[in-house]
Amino acid sequence: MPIEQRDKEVILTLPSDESTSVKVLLHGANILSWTIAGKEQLWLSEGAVLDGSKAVRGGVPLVFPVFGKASSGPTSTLPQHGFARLSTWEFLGQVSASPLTVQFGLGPENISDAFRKAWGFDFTLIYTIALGADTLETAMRVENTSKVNWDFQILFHTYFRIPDVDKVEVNGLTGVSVKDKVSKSDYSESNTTVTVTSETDRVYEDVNNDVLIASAGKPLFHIYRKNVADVVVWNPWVNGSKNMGDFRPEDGYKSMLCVEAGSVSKWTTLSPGQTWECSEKIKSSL
Ligand code: TA6
Repeated sequence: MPIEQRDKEVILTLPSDESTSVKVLLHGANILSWTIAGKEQLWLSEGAVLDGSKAVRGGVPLVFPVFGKASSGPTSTLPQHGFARLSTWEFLGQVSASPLTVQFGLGPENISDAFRKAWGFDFTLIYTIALGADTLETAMRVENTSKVNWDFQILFHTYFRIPDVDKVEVNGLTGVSVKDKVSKSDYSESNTTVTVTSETDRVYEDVNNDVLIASAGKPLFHIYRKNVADVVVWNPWVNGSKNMGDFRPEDGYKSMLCVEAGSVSKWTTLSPGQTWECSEKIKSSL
């Protein structure tokens, strides 16, 4: 069955290969799993809380309308990374058989009173997920359905499963401006290949090239983006992993890397009735 709708999740299974599938939790419309020929492509913490009480530690959490925690402005009373990953989305059904494509929706009626009070604008988010033989494509359509302008940031907080963090390489970031949250400095990336040897938390701004995640030179994931110019690279490393109650196993940082496509280095303003779209296509060679 290509589309299986369960109580709290939706599963897409490729008709041509039943071991290629995507599982989406309605809570946060968080992709929990993406398998190709039975091989898992994403990292999901063994301690991830899936009961809707908090954000999911792993898979693809959605960040909207704020990246991180804003110190001022209309989003400043929202939790870190906004409400999209903390709200229950509506399954809108299948929109195409080839590629196998489904949609989820979120509007003011789907978010908590507390979030509504904190961020009272009218909006519609339509999240599209398409499964191919070796690709996962996600797209977001943002619409301002209110009578005033509002600003937002957005990001696909993808947790990639990798064989070994000591061998991982991220390509396509050379010469890009970086906001480094660990060293608290800004610089231009001088390395042709970005490696991870300690806690890493960087926003690469305005990345023009396609991004490639590789392991010891072997390609793992090609990332193609539309209208999401920034790329965040995050690995919590030893202490960061220990400090997160839902990050398990503790050495899980050795087999995950977040490479996150988003529009986070600036705010996007939408006027009433205006829509904005972005997408990410991941091609796996894992
Ligand atoms: O996207 C990277 C980041 O913003 C890091 O700063 C780190 O906080 C990570 O997200 C995880 O955030 P979370 O709120 O899920 O614990």
